[in-house]
Formats: sequence, C-alpha cells, structure tokens
Amino acid sequence: MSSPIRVAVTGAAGQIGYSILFRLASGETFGKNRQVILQLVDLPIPEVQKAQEGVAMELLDCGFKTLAGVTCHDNPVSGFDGVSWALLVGATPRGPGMARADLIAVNGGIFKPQGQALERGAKDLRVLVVGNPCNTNCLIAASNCNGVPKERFFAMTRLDENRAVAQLAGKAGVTNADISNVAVFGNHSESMYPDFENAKIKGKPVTEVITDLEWLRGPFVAAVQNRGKAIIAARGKSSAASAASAAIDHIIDLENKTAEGQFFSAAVWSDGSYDAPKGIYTSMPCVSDGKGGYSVVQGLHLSDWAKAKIKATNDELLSERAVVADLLK
Ligand code: NAX
Repeated sequence: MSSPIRVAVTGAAGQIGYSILFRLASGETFGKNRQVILQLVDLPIPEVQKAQEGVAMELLDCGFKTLAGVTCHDNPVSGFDGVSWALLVGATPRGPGMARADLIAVNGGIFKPQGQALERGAKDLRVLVVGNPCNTNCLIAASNCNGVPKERFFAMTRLDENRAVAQLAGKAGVTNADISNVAVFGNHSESMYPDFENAKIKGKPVTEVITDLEWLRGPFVAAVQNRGKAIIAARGKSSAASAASAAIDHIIDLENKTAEGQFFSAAVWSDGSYDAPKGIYTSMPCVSDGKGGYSVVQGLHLSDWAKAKIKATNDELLSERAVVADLLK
C-alpha cells in the first residue's frame, strides 16, 4: 500500500459528517489500496467534542482495513496539518429571520481563519467547500490561503447535478445510468442553472428524448433549484446522506481521469469560460486529468435563454462577493 492520505472533515459531529466519514474510510473513495487518516474538526464546545469522539469511536469499530487512524480536533490549525483533502462542511446555519447577507457575513468569520489554516495542508492539498453559502465561503477560504493556487479549491454543486440527473431519469422513464453530461452552472443556490441543452439520455440529446421544452425550462429547472427546500419540508432536516454522497462523487471525479466525452459539475475559480465574471467560484462542466488537475469543458452550445439564466446566477455571486469584500485579499 502507498502512504496514507490525510483527509480533514470540518463539521464532523454534524449530519453530513456522520454520513461522509464512513465512506471516506471504507476504501470506496480512495480505493482499497490506499489507507486514509481522518482528521475530524468541530467546534471547541465540550458536548460537540464529545459527540465527535463518539463518531471517531464508531469509525474505529467498523474495522476498515483502509483506515489508518482517526484524530479529533477542536481547531482547524491542528486539524488541517498535512491533509491532501480538506472537506469544509461545518458552517453556521441560517437562523429564523436571518437575511442571506447576514448569513454570508457570519460564515465569513469561519472561512477566513480556515483558509489561513489550510496553509498547513500537504503540497497536493485540495479543498471542497460544502458549508453554505458554499461558493462564497470557498472564495473567502481560497483568498486567505497563501501559497495554494485558487484552482485547488472547489465548492460543491455535484449534489445539484445528481438531483438533475434523477429528475431527467424520472421524466424519461430511464435509469440514472442512462443520463450523462448534465452541467450545473453558477451558484449553489436557488439561482443555479442545471443545463439540459447539452445533457444526454442514452447518448442522445435530452431535448430529443424529452420534447416538452416547457417542462424542461419550467418544472425541471425549478425542481432542481428548490430540491433542498423540498427535502427540508419532507424530512424536517436538510439533505445529509445525499450531500455526503455528492461530496464523495466529487472527490472520486477529481481523483480519476474523466472518461472520454463525459464531464461533471463543480464550482471552480472562474477563468471567464461561458462569459462568467472572473474572481468568483462558479459551477462549470469540468474534466479531470486524474493527476490532480482539471479543466473546464469548452464549446458547449447554450441558447440565449440559457445564457440569461447563467448570467443571473453569476450576478448573484458578484453580489455575494460584494458583501464579503473586506474578508478578501
Ligand atoms: P449540521 O448542523 O448537522 O452540522 C454542522 C456541524 O458543523 C456541527 O457539528 C457544527 O458544530 C459544526 N461547525 C459549525 N461551525 C464550525 C466551525 N467553525 N468549525 C468546525 N465545525 C463547525 O449541518 P449539516 O447538515 O451537516 O450541514 C452542513 C453544511 O452543509 C450546512 O452549511 C449546509 O447548509 C450545507 N449543505 C450544503 C450542500 C451543498 O450541496 N453544497 C447540501 C447540503 C447542505 O445543505
């Protein structure tokens, strides 16, 4: 076996933490031949630390052959030491009556010091921000992390892609495996745009299989945009297992070379592709070279209708950036 990979997870005592850690440890994510050391990070509150210890105990009790160690941390400085992947899940949730701008500002206070602490990561560090508002939290963390390229930071929109795949499969009466090339553009918020114009069902354009353009532009897009709310309404809690699963998908996508003709969605440091403004993390169709690098897929054709949707979600990201301007370097 090669040397163990260190992976930090913040919010390790939370819902998503409880779903993700076991799948990171089991060999499913990094392969059966790669050992993993998990570095759990949560708040320095005695009950929270006790709960985190309990999760660590359960991880040990699984007896995973790929788990080489588990450590518990009450701060990001020790928690991020030597990690190759940092999954920034922990964040302050939106409270009753809290404006989005206030939520963004409160979370800025978390992601600035975490960005600074990420300087202690390994040379091959990659960071996935899940905690919301994840695109802007990612911008804050990346901007405060000296010496690590912005291209090593990602915000998670893979859950939105997976949700879109499930919606298309349900409508077309096929399985998820028949759906490919669903690009999510923009912000992980209700403004996101799940692109069906370039998506495929059994290799054919979606619009040839689902000819109801009104459904695609209306209920389909709205269902993906509002799925988080629908889960809360049904379950009384926000998405957790599906969010953890999407984060695992994101890591696997980045760790492995993307198959010819396929792509996946991730919010990345904008290089101006698809007319996105620079200086934000915005979701794009990506391919991985399997060696730590990715590139944005070029040349997808988008209608003027789709371009307007993408502009709107990117405009929202610019307004979020303005709220946290004093936290950026
Ligand atoms: P929970 O409230 O169950 O857990 C959050 C955990 O984070 C708690 O244990 C808390 O103590 C910890 N925490 C808070 N501040 C911290 C800090 N500064 N350092 C370390 N730990 C800290 O929330 P959960 O359901 O796990 O969701 C976590 C985050 O994921 C939320 O911000 C949520 O909005 C976001 N989501 C993002 C999704 C995405 O697709 N990007 C989808 C799912 C989810 O809504």
